[in-house]
Amino acid sequence: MSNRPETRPTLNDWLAGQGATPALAATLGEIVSACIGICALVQAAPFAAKTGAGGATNIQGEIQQPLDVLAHDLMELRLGACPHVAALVSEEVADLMVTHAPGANLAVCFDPLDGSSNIDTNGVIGTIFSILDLSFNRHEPDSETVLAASGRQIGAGYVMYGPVLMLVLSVGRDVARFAYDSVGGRFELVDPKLTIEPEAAEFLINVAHRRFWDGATTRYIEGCIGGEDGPGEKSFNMRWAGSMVADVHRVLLKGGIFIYPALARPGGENGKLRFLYEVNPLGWLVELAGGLAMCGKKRIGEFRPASLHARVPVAMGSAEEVRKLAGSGR
Ligand code: P6P
Repeated sequence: MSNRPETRPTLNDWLAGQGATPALAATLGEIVSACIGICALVQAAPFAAKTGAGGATNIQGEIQQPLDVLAHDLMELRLGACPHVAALVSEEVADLMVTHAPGANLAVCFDPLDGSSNIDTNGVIGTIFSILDLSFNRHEPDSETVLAASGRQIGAGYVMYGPVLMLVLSVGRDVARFAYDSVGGRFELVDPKLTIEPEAAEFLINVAHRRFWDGATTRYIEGCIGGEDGPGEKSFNMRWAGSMVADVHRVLLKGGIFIYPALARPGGENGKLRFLYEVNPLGWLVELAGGLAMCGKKRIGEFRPASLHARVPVAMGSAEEVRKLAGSGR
């Protein structure tokens, strides 16, 4: 028996097998390089002067952590110099960033550090990215160009800064999972095709907001909590990490339903999560893995955001559970 560790495919091996164009593969390479740098910053943070909130607020009105800014800077540095990227949308920047790269046809929308409220407690955080095809556009891209391209997603994924540095992505076919081999200094394939069980017995929602939920969400969750004798007819488990990357990753691997509904409180009418760089990329992965992703009453592929940082109510995960939630509205 050979004691040679099996050689696992690298990201570039996998991209070639998935038919990714050189431009898409190169752009993903820049994103992954930036994320390896972000991981180093996250791990160095406890030794830095301050890891807590920096006091400033971003355009979302959320407290900006120093790591949020540094993570954004790394992504902008790598992608702003990539010859294939024409425009960037970042959670941390109000306006579209145009690179003026001649002949570039891609836009990258990203949340540089999702779940950053978990930084101080060493919780799982991550970088989410979405790559849009702008080749239909013949002029310098503006916000309207990117909004019109939100349905032309050709690549998406996330990097999790957790016990394992993990990359999950798709370029439109399989949803694959890579783990970072620190000895080899590269991501290696550990799961070539993630699929979501159609049925599940786990819901992921922030129950502290219950008093703000609509009727359909309330009826559905009450059904889940009712157990075998309740309308859900099975015993459910609940999880809520406060980090969309961690929660949706769990749904991709174990099934379940992730819900961030509209909340009946000022500013909550469209929920909290942003379409272009949270819901669109993660919902696309969920559907490519055989699940279902809804934005209000629309499937994710039919939804068109009205602005770069538009928020949208979302339910995504095991198809049977998402359909049951949608049916609870009757
Ligand atoms: P709440 C993190 O701030 C985030 O944008 C998502 O990663 C996460 O799912 C959600 O907000 C958590 O929101 O209201 O439970 O704190």
